[in-house]
Amino acid sequence: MTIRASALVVVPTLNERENIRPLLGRLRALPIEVDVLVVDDNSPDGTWELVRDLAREDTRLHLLHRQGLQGRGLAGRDGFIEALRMGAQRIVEMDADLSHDPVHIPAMLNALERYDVVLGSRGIDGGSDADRGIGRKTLTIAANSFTRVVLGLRVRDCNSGFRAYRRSAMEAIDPISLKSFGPAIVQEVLYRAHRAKLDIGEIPIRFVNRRVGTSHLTFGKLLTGYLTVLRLRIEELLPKRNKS
Ligand SMILES: Nc1nc2c(ncn2[C@@H]2O[C@H](COP(=O)(O)OP(=O)(O)OP(=O)(O)O)[C@@H](O)[C@H]2O)c(=O)[nH]1
Ligand SMILES: [Mg+2]
Repeated sequence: MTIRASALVVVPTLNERENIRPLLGRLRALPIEVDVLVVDDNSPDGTWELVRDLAREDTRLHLLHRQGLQGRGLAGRDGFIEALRMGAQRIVEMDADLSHDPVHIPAMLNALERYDVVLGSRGIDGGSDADRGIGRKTLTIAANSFTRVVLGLRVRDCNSGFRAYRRSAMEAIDPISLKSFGPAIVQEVLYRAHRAKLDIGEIPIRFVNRRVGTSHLTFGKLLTGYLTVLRLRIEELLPKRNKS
């Protein structure tokens, strides 16, 4: 797989058959050209088959069809590795469920002129998460505050899965060595960027609740997210083991 445009959008999917076509439509309606890499975990609803068929007509659409273990983290890791292998100079990651609107991508890519990593942010002026119920909003705020405090991050939206990276930033993050199996990869990647002293900026986005399909977030994954944040911090504080 090789890319034609100067930016590659990586989209992990698990059972997003009803969302992926409208998402691709919105990506194609952008004023800029982007390549798209869908990383599907052999979705039982046939998302990967739909993408495979659409890719026959769209040379800027690519499918990474993963077999074996599912996991948002592993899919993200493999998507980033593939993006580097494909030669992408700028990499965007976003969810497939239309919570992340591609309309924000041009501003995020522009901001990569100034920053190494750009977060699509609900937590700065102009950003919003207005569409969600109070329970889910509270969970997001709590998880975000926990991550900010434990990892010592200054950014306002640590849990956003809508981000843009310069190629050099992704190389510094070193996706091959990412460990998170599930959605905690979002915090792991941000912490790597922070530890690598990359410049991290934020662009406001309007986050919209998923309308179609089923959320993959479970209590277990939420708890794993908190434990991952703690582990990342503890690993940093422990003296490095001598390799010899
Ligand atoms: N390839 C792959 N993609 C996944 C997996 N789990 C989730 N995804 C995708 O990752 C993105 C985020 O997942 P969501 O279920 O929307 O999780 P969320 O956004 O944290 O939760 P909601 O806000 O409730 O939707 C979506 O595009 C999913 O299809 C997985 O195991 N493998
Ligand atoms: Mg979602």
